[in-house]
Amino acid sequence: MKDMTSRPPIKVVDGMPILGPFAENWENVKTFQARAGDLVICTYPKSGTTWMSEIVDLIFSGGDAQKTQRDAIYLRVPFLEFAAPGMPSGTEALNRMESPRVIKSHLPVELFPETFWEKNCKVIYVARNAKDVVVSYYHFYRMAVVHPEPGTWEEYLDAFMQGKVAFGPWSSHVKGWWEVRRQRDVLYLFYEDMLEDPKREIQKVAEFIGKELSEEVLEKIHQRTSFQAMKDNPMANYTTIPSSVMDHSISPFMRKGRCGDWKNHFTVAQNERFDEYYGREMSDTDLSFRFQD
Ligand code: A3P
Ligand code: EST
Repeated sequence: MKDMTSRPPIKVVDGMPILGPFAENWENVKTFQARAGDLVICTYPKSGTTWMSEIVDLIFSGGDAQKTQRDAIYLRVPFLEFAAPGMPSGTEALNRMESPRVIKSHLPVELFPETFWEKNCKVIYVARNAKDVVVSYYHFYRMAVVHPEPGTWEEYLDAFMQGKVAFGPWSSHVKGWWEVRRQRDVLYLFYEDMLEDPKREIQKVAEFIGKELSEEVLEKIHQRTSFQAMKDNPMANYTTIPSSVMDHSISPFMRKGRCGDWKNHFTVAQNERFDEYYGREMSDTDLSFRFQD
């Protein structure tokens, strides 16, 4: 099992680089049938997916933490594209799941299955600044053997700027979803805003999905979804995955949970190169990010 899942090469499906084992289930993702009422949490990797998943599950549970402790986050909010040998795929788990379903996806908007729009499903998109994303992604590659070896930080940064990492380029992902947000039922949020004022952002999510939260429930959700609370929660922090698959001693899944950690990784030269890449990629959009708090 370990040999089958350890450091498999990235594959390309419909022009998008994807984790090797995920490519095997791609047909089932493309033909997936959404149901009315499905809610999708969509992100580029390392942008706050787990955080938003926990928030949404708590909103659906009325802030009752006992309900959200029923299972690990990846079972409560199945990952559409997920596939691994010997485990139920994301599509299988979702087909078996009762409604209302909350679904996680990392798909760029152009590959997002049409079925979700046909069924008028809502999407919450969370975006995070590219410098913190690439740092977080580098450490995730190091700790989770479903990824290829990341190489050195310098090499990984290059691969990221070339879009040669799982789920492809960051820039077209965030811009693509930004462009459709007004035509579709998409709530577009930022990780940095969630850090700045978590209660305000939780409230936006609740309004978007049509749930009213009392001040008491809002406060409970806020506390349960703080970085420290989630880091200490085995049902949110991925420590229930075997360490041969995700090794938290290399880098914990709940790593820093801050804005601006990139400054501890980028050299001055790397930052200059990244700013050039960023300027090129982001000159054609009004989408803007905060890189420090
Ligand atoms: P860092 O590696 O920068 O710490 P995803 O869930 O999309 O994979 O994103 C993981 C990133 O979100 C990690 O970033 C993780 O620490 C951070 N994160 C998870 N829960 C969080 C929370 N409650 N508050 C702040 N950051 C959180
Ligand atoms: C892949 C990308 C991502 O952004 C988050 C996660 C979390 C769940 C991970 C999965 C992934 C990669 C494959 C696994 C899975 C948990 C078990 C599985 O082997 C590591």
